[in-house]
Parts: sequence; structure tokens; C-alpha cells
Amino acid sequence: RRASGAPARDPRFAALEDSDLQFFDSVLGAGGVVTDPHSLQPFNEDWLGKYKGSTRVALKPKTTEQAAAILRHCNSRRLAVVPQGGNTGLVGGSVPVYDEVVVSTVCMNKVLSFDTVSGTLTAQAGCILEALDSHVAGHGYCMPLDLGAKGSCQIGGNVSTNAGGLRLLRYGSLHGSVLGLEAVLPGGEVLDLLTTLRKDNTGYDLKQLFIGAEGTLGLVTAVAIQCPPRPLAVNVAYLAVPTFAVAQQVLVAAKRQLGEVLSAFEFLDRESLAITLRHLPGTKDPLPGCQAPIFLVVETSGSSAAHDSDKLERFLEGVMEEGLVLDGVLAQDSAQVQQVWQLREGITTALRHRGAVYKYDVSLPISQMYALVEEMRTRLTTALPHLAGSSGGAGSGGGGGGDGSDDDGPPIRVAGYGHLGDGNLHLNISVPGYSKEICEQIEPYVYEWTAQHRGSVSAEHGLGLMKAGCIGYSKPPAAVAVMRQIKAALDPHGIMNPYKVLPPEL
Ligand code: FAD
Ligand code: 2HG
Ligand code: ZN
Repeated sequence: RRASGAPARDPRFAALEDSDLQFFDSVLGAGGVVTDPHSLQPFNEDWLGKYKGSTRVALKPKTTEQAAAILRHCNSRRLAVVPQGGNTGLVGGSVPVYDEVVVSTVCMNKVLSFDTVSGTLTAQAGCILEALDSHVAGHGYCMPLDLGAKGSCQIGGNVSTNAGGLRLLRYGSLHGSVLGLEAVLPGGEVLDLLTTLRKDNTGYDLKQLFIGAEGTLGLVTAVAIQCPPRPLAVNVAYLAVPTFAVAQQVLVAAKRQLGEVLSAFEFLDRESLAITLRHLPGTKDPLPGCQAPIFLVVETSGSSAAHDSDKLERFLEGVMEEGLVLDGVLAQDSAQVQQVWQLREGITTALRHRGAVYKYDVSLPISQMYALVEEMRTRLTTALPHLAGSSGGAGSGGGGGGDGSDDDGPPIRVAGYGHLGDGNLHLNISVPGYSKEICEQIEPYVYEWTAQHRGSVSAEHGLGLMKAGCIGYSKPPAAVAVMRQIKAALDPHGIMNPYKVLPPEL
């Protein structure tokens, strides 16, 4: 086994030969076949810089037919393949483990159609999420998902990871908003499920298999997605609360009082805030000097500015009067709305700037969500006092707080943030470097803790390579066995994204 935890290279897979490159050239033309080591580097390395492969070729088809020809060839030659979209995935799923052929959708970036009456968008898999949002904005619609990686992630990658993001609370998961898709199976067959119907109960809903399959069943080449009307009025409040228990009371009040206009309910703790203010240039503390342990981002989106502001103001008055909120600020214009979102969305980038980071993306009952962060802090401080020391995190009352000061805290810092309204915690442990000593304190503890609370070890990022061995914490053996049968039926030679998602069979 490699240090990353991946199994040894599967000897069933062939190694690339010159004749393969000649075939790829004949299908794609020289511009579609990347072999120069320098140009291959970004295809071999993930966004975190944690996972590195050694592919000798990246292929950039423009059409479904080209993609089908490539996969048919790889399947017959037993060449393993990694589908790659924007390469913003956080679980090591989008890069090769060894010498797998990268099939990148970067050139499949055409909008195929948009129905201005129904709001249905059909686009090739390589369209960038933000570009699609701008496209539909021109017609008064928006994309039903939004995430910090929107400037680089692609709709095919979003669908393949079943990305959640900041507005899942409002628009639901991609299992609901994806109406159809087209996928190329490993043997080169094109599965055309690209309908735009809202209702279609004809047999098994096969498109659902590809939503969240992380490239293990086929290559998604196009997606049809339902876009909601673009909200005419957006308001954002940034609130400081004394405890995570109180944050839950504020969530209940928000759901009751803001009802249909509530569009996001996010949280970040003081460690997340402090790290972001310090490591992401351009971010500003919306409540300078406030030493609260937990901060909330509450967003409303609706069709009437006056109606929404009125509701939000009454909600804020209520939570202030009840003493739930220590301090708060209502963004006054779209620039301030952007500023608050830049802070929340920037946490991931700020942590990467600080250095290495162990990331856990778990679903938990909301009441248990923050206990995991607190227990992890205590555990690391006890086991590694020289590294974790006393940190300025939630509840500890000082040092490294959200003031953007020069104090960068101890080498190990534990940050908790995420989609509170969806019960999705992002537990990030910022460390001086990846090490066995640190990792052993975190894993499998974090997975066992999650399983004990009947949570999921992957809420929205997927399993990829990082958690391929962890599916058993959240799914029973019978479910894993059915998944293996599906995988074998669609990809009998196992060429699609090997070593990822499902644990190797022993
Ligand atoms: P990639 O990273 O290229 O690939 C991801 C996986 O999908 C891989 O397994 C790959 O093989 C497979 N894949 C990609 N394209 C295809 C295709 N066409 N057909 C078949 N398989 C394919 N995720 C969230 O869920 N919510 C968030 O809020 C969120 N925020 C993020 C913020 C930042 C700053 C970053 C860096 C990441 C964030 N992510 C988030 C994770 C990531 O952006 C999402 O998982 C995203 O959906 C990945 O899209 P991508 O195009 O970059 O896919
Ligand atoms: C977010 O919600 C993303 O910001 C990224 O899902 C989370 O980096 C992470 O752990
Ligand atoms: Zn997230």
C-alpha cells in the first residue's frame, strides 16, 4: 500500500503505449492530447496539493462522440481512466492515483439550450458553474446550487459529487434539481437520459446512479437542470451567538419567522474566522472586536425587497430581545452582502494558505454537530500539547481570536464551520504538515464518533480516495454489496476511477 492509503496499482490495468497515443491523436487532434510533463502537472495534482498522480496523458474531448471513442478504446485496452472536471474536489477523487488516463471535460463547455419558460438549462458537463449562473441570470433565473469553488468547478463535477453547497437549504439536492443527463459508459455506449421533464416515472431512474457516483460508473457528458427564478431581493445578516446551543434556537426562529424566504443558514466558529481574516487577504470582520465563539450567516432571498427586509428585521428584533444574539449586523448593500459571503466561502482557501489541513465533512444530528469539534480540540490538546496548545477557539475565551491580529495560534488549530441548516459540519484541522502522529489522533476517531451518532462520514464532498475505505461507517454491508454489483454491471473491467469510493475487495 502507498502512504496515501491507496492499494497497490492494480495489475489488471495496462500501461500506456505509443499506439494508444496515436489513437487518441486520431480522435482528438493534437490539441486534445496533453503529454508534456509540465502541462500534465495540474491534471496530476488535486486542489489541496495533497494527492498526486503520475498520468502520462490527459485527454480533452469536445464532443460526446469523441468521449465515447476514448472510453471504448480504454476499455478494450484495459487502460484505467479518471474523469476530471474543475479539479476542485476535496477528497482526492479527481486525480490519478498511478498512471490512469485523465479524461478532462474542460473543452466540453457549451450551453446546449435554455428554456426561458420552464427555466430548464441543458449544458455540456464542462461548463463552469459560475458561467452557467451568469448565463441564466440574463433570463431572470439562477443555478440551484452555489459553492465557494463556483469559479472553477464544472456542472459535470457538481453532479458527479452531488455537491451540496450554500443554498441546499432552499433549493434541495441535485437529486431533485437534475432533470436529466447524458453519460458515456466505459464500453463507449452513450446513455441518453437528457430529458427535461419534471415528471417521468418510466422504470428505474438511472440518472440518479450517476449523481454522486464520482466518476466510477461512466463519464457524465451533459446535464439538464431545473433553474429557479433569480431572487429579486437578497438580504444577509451576520450574527454572533454565545453557544452552539443558542445557534440552534436561532435556526428554529429563522425557519419559523423567515419561512419561505430563508435561503441559507451557515455557521463559522471563532477559529475559522480568525484563520480566514489572517490568511485570506481582502476579508473583513463584519463585527470587529466581537469575541463571540460562534457566528451565523443568515440569508433571505425573495421577490419583494420591502417584504423580506420587514420579515428579517422583525426576526432580528425578536432574537435580540430574547437575548439569543450577542451582536449582529445587517448587510446594507450588495457589496456588504458579498463581503459576508467572501468571508464564509473563503474559509477553505484561507486554511489552504495556512498549510496542510485534515478535512472532515460530516452529517450529524444538528444537536451533536459542534460537540465533535470541541471533543477533537480537547483530544488534540491532551495528546499533542506541544502542537495543539491552548487555542483561541470557541469557548476558550481568548488568543488567536477573530481580530485579524498577528497571533496565528498554535501549530495545530481546529476549525468548525458549515451548513448548519442542513446538519453538515466541516471539521478542518490545520496542521504544520501531514504526519502519522497527528493523523492517528484524528482517524479513525472522527469516523467512529460520526458512526456512533448515526451520522454520515461524507455529507457532500464524496468518498474519493481519502474515504474509499470508510463507506462501512455509514452504509451497511448489504448496501455496499449492491453498490459493487452495480459497479460490476456498468463497468465490468473496473476501469472507471479505480481505487476510489468503494473499498478494495480483500
Ligand atoms: P472534480 O474535482 O474535477 O471531480 C470531482 C469528482 O467527480 C471526481 O471523482 C471526478 O472523477 C468526478 N467527475 C468530475 N467530472 C466528471 C464527469 N463529467 N463525469 C464523471 N465523473 C466526473 N463541495 C460541496 O459539496 N459544497 C461546497 O460548499 C463546496 N465548497 C467548496 C469550496 C472550495 C473553495 C473548494 C476548493 C471546493 C468546494 N467543494 C464543495 C468541493 C468541490 O468543489 C465540489 O465537489 C465540486 O462539485 C467538484 O466539481 P469539479 O468540477 O471541480 O470536479
Ligand atoms: C464549504 O462549505 C465547502 O465551504 C468546503 O464545502 C468545506 O473545506 C471544507 O472543508
Ligand atoms: Zn460545504
